[in-house]
Amino acid sequence: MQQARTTCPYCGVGCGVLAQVDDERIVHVEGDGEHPANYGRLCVKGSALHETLGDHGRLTRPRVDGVEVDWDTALDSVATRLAAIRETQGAAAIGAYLSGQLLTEDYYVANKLFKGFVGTPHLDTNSRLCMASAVAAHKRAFGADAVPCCYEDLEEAELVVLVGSNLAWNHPVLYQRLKTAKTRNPLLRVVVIDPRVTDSCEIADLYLGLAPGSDGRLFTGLLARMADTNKLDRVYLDRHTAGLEEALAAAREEDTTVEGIAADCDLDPERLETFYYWFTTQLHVVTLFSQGINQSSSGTDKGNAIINCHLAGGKIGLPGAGPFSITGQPNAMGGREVGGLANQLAAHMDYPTPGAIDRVTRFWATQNLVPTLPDGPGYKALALFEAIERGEVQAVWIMATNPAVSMPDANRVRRALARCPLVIVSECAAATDLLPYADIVLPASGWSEKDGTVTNSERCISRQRGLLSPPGEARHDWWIITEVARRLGFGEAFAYTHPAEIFDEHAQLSGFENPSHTPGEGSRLFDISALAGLDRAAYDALAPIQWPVTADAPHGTARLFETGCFATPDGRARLVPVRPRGPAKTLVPARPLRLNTGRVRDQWHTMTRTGRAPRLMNHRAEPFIEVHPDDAASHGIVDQQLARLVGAGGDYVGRARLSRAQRRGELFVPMHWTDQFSSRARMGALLEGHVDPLSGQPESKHGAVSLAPLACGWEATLLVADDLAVEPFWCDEVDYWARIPLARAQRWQLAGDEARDWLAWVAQRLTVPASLWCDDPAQGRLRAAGIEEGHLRWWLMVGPPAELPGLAWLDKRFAEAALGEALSTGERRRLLAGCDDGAGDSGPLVCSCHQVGEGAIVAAIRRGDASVEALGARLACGTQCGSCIPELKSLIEGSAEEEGTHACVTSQPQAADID
Ligand SMILES: Nc1nc2c(c(=O)[nH]1)N[C@H]1C(S)=C(S)[C@@H](COP(=O)(O)OP(=O)(O)OC[C@H]3O[C@@H](n4cnc5c(=O)[nH]c(N)nc54)[C@H](O)[C@@H]3O)O[C@H]1N2
Ligand SMILES: Nc1nc2c(c(=O)[nH]1)N[C@H]1C(S)=C(S)[C@@H](COP(=O)(O)OP(=O)(O)OC[C@H]3O[C@@H](n4cnc5c(=O)[nH]c(N)nc54)[C@H](O)[C@@H]3O)O[C@H]1N2
Ligand code: SF4
Ligand SMILES: [Mo]
Repeated sequence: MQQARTTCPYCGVGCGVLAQVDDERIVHVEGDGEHPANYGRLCVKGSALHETLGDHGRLTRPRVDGVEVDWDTALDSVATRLAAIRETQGAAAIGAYLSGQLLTEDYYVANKLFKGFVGTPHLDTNSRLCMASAVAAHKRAFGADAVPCCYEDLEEAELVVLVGSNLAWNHPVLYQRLKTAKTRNPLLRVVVIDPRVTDSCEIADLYLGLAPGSDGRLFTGLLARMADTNKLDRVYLDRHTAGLEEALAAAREEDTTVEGIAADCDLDPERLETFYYWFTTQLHVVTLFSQGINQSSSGTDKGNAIINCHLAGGKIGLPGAGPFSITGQPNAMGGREVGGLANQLAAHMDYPTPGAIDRVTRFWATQNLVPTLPDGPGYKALALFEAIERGEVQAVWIMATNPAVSMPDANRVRRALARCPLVIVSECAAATDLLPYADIVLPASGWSEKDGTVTNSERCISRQRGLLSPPGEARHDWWIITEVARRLGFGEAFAYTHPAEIFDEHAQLSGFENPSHTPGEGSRLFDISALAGLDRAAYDALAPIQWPVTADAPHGTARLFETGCFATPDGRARLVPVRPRGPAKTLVPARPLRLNTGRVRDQWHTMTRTGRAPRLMNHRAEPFIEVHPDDAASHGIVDQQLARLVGAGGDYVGRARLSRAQRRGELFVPMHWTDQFSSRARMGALLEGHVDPLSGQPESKHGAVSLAPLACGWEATLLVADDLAVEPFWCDEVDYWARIPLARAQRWQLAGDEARDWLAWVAQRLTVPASLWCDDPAQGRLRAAGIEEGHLRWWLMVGPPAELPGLAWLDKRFAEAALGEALSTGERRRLLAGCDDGAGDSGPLVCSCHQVGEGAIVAAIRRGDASVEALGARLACGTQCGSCIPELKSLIEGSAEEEGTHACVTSQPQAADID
């Protein structure tokens, strides 16, 4: 058994992970106590990393036109086809679409190949959907895309404002750090600004449930307020900034009374006043912002409206103070460093940066090769797919992202890909919604297999380490790109044999003709030149370090702009005039509800990894629609009923979750479900492609949809042993399905209208006839099981909606069957009763770490365990990563009022062969 250090591949917190490796398997992971991001903590996704590994479900062989081939053939095909298109249509007919989940080294070579040597400007990344507005706001304000803060600032602040961020679910370890800091410093206040009451509100001293998209107004109002109450830091403004007057004038174009602003934001004026008072009177304020700000058609302006307030109060460049754009993906920041956005060139140089094209050309040139850099920016993500649709871009190479799901107007993206002559996809998972559109499929190595670096939200560069061999013929992304570059004739510029060499070149470029290290004198802030020249051993041992890392700051830099000198030509930060705008998509009678989309605690994006760990599936097992009870009632929808949303480009079916956390007139759906997991639950299909004019980032938070119940006469739950579930024929024969992987079986939730002879239907499709059943046709209920040689093979329950039990106990029966254990008579009875006598069936999962369900928690609360501590002592829930504590608290509060909803189905067997 070996222990190795690496970095978590999920969110931008960038936690250090200690992995126990035993004979080509990671058997256990825990937080790295020495990593400065997490000091030993991990969230539930991080601590389940080893459960998502294994060769099953992985891509293992390259494919060309649907045929498995060897690597030489696949790489030759990529090179020949790209060369042909470049030859006939020009370099600009080629595009690339990358991802913040690539390692810096992969990203660097891809950017160098496409922009430098293929010569196309059209290389963009999924960070366009994520960080582009924050990047643009940083550049306008600071002259560089640089995050001023570090994580310790959250702990040292007196006021932390979480705006458009559900930190508790999406950056859980940072949230835990903030929560601990709040316990240590009772004066530390937290404000949450979000139209939804989220789990992050657990630690909020003040919650502002504003109207969607009204943040710009809230922060321009704050700027005016700072001026009106004499809370501007005049000394700081005079010495270190420019643009105050213009920014203030713009802010004053609208009503600047608290009442006026509160009305526009749909807030209680007193609460708004409290927030303004706290912000204006505290120096040590951190405003942490995320997708509720960025994913907006005015996201850049909103970012600047926030930054303006920090500059105006001198609340920046100090411990515990600053605007803090938190990054989403593990390497969203690294991608920006190498120049992965279409408007960037390389190493924090953009096309308009004076001398940049010439400088990068000289740096990338070799003895016999001169790069052919484009002379201006390329298409941003949405424009790229539009160009593909028009036939202008004829080839696209997509790596480590799934635009068929995650782009707005995703059905249109699919249509564009379907008509694109050459689609190349580098991917780890064998089944995704994108792969059917690929002409060439390249199997990539994944986390735990690949070596390289990532940069987290606080500019900290950490090593991901290759601990296992990739399955089958999967190869590292940098290797694949390099091999294609060689075949295109650029070998001399891509002579890498290891990621360490790529990192070295990247570090050199960051310092190339960047001599002064003095922001304000035309130099680039992103400079890691002191990390150039690391040999293989030093690269392998590289400890986490925050950029800039230079001769002057060899141990890295925790906080930026401490001297008040910024990366603009005159060294002054800019306050930017902001005129607030609401969401681009107006609500119309046909689509009267505002659609908000985002994340759930235990899933990561399109679920290609987290969807493999059964314990991560249980927290939210099916696609859902969160809706205010009043809206549900007016649409004739009850809790847990299936409902349908229709947007401009498609529809979505999910289970209604009635919640007062939701504002009236607004809905929330998760972004995670794909065609691999449900019939119609891709939120990307509902949204139109409105973008921010400056950053090109789409408005993924503010769609417009209609809501209606899904008409269905029956609902069914079908559990099928893994080896029987190979071909899910039933998907084409029902109106709704959702697949929920369990440990040893697949659970299917099905719904439809058409009556059927269930026993015949299942027997025919699964080849194992029903051995047990009980039937109540009058009630439309049925329970049945297929048993072979005493082993459970499938289990079916048909019933009216909203009678669905938790099914962990049944999964155990499949596991036992896989071990050859026969069913006892008692177990056969329970199969028909549809429940485990309450003992093992604890309902939907709340604590993923210790696998504790809602039913068990509610039962314990009723027995008197009415505090988080008491529940922890009895059931262990909430004692590991702590992410479920807000849910535990709401169950404690809720159980006082409500009776439990997860009692087992009680009707008795009517006809059954129990023994
Ligand atoms: N569990 C989990 N964690 C993740 C990820 C994941 O897939 N799963 N993905 C990672 C990635 S890539 C990213 S980018 C981050 C994203 O992290 P977050 O930005 O925290 O995630 P979201 O859930 O997309 O959106 C955050 C909040 O914005 C709110 N919001 C919507 N509209 C508005 C508005 O007009 N104003 C304000 N103030 N708020 C609004 C939503 O209600 C939501 O609660 O998460 C990262 N972490
Ligand atoms: N409506 C709406 N849409 C959104 C959002 C939202 O909040 N609402 N959020 C947006 C945001 S912030 C983001 S970041 C995106 C995320 O959306 P995507 O990037 O499309 O989602 P992922 O599932 O992370 O896609 C990554 C893919 O790469 C594969 N992969 C993983 N590791 C590797 C690797 O090392 N190499 C290769 N070649 N492949 C790999 C995975 O299996 C997976 O298929 O979605 C965006 N879309
Ligand atoms: S907080 Fe983010 S980086 Fe840390 S373990 Fe969780 S998902 Fe991984
Ligand atoms: Mo993201």
